[in-house]
Amino acid sequence: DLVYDVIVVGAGVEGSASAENLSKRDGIRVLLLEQFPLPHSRGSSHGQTRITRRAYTDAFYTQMMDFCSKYWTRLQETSGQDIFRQVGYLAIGAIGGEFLKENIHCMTVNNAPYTLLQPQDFRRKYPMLRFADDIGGLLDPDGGVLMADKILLAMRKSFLSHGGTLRDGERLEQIVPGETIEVQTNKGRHRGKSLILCCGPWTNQVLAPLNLRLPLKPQRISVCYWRERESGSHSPQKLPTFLDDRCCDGHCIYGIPSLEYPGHVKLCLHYGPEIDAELRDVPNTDYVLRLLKDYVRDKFPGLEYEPSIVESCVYTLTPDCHFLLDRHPAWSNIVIGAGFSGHGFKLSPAVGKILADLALDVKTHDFDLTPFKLSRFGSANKANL
Ligand code: PYC
Repeated sequence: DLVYDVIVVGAGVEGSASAENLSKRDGIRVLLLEQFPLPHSRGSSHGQTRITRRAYTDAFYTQMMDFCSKYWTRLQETSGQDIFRQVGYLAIGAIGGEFLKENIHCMTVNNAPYTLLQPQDFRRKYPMLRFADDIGGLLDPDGGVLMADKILLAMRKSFLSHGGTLRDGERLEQIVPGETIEVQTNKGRHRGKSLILCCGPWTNQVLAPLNLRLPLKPQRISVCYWRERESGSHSPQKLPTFLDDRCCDGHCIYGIPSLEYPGHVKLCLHYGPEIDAELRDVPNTDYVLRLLKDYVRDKFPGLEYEPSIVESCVYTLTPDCHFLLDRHPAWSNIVIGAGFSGHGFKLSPAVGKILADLALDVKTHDFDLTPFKLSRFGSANKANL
């Protein structure tokens, strides 16, 4: 009877990156399970684009991006797919304010190149924007856009070519922990020496029978596309990807120039109503759309006031918005990757490596895992352990 070295549950980008990383290691047998037939749009990894950037407000993410950028370049070469557009990334904020100061710090301590744009430079460089007089930006030239759909396909192809087994449309029903873990699905029973759970907004449902509840909040994100009034005015040659910090009722706005749907800028609120993963599209998003429309009217007057396309995605937030990458406290061969809090896609190669190392009980990476530990949430979240 086949015993996999590792079973990965969840074929979103974090589970796929973990499975692919494992499949490249000599002699490691990996099974990747996905509850929905692939591809699907029920989780957090669908759609064509994601932001990538080294500019962060926490230096450990900037450091992790060194590893990730190399991975993205390699995947681009090996897949032959156009998966990364280096259009730059712009952190927008008040000159002298915390957000830009923290971004400058992260770039400086990691020796990453950047340009600080004073308000007058900012206005000259981005004439399509209307910001207050004290607003400037930090331009990260290595940032840009990751082509998410293409990346998932390329990762999956690489995983399969390295001998991995993928079973989609197969829903988890039961996990029986032990030295060998049994995983019961709606289609059969699998056995593995260790298990990686990357279940996104379904994480607490999966963990409940394992007596663990994490402080995760799934949110519905409205992914909005706004038509340019003048064609080409927000092209990737003129506008980088961007993040405007806590500018909108305390929430961030982020965006991607017009390349996904030609003539449309992707511009979204980094916040949405709390949801149950099974009922994603039920909660009302009027509040989000009202904030976004007013923001577009005031700051992006070259875009139409009403979004022409609105899609949905899911974030799963932790209280501090840092990822959770750790072992189950009672069963060390059950590894959890969760709470990517809306900024995990670009970092998935590092996440995959970390989770793979935890599952195999080896340490081949240089990442400091302290910020990602379960223990930071205290013991209140451990039920009956
Ligand atoms: O991935 O950095 C990110 C991001 C910011 C807002 C949405 N995604």
